[in-house]
Amino acid sequence: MYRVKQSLPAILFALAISACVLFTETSRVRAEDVPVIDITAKRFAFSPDRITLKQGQRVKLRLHSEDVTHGFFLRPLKLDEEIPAGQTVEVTVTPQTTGTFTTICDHFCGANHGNMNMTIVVE
Ligand SMILES: [Cu+2]
Repeated sequence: MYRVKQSLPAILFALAISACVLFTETSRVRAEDVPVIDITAKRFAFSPDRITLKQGQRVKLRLHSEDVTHGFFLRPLKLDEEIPAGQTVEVTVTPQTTGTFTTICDHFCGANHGNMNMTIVVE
């Protein structure tokens, strides 16, 4: 009996560590579960120029600029990102409204900047 009492703190400690490991593992798996969509910005287009998302489903957009700094703006989805020249930025979005939306580059990037956009469909 005395021995069990002595080892109780050690057992609790081991349980606590196990719980932490399990919790960390679960979080890591959940983070990886979010689908990733790669979008490349390059004067004066986005590629792909059309993606389809599901209402209520969380996705990660990985935005990459191949040349100069671009913008990625879509008010209904609360997207307002700047993609610095040659860099990649990530934004997570959970679309709440269905429809067909046009994302524009809102960072001046050259002569044909005004026509730089892409379509995001939420269904
Ligand atoms: Cu632009």
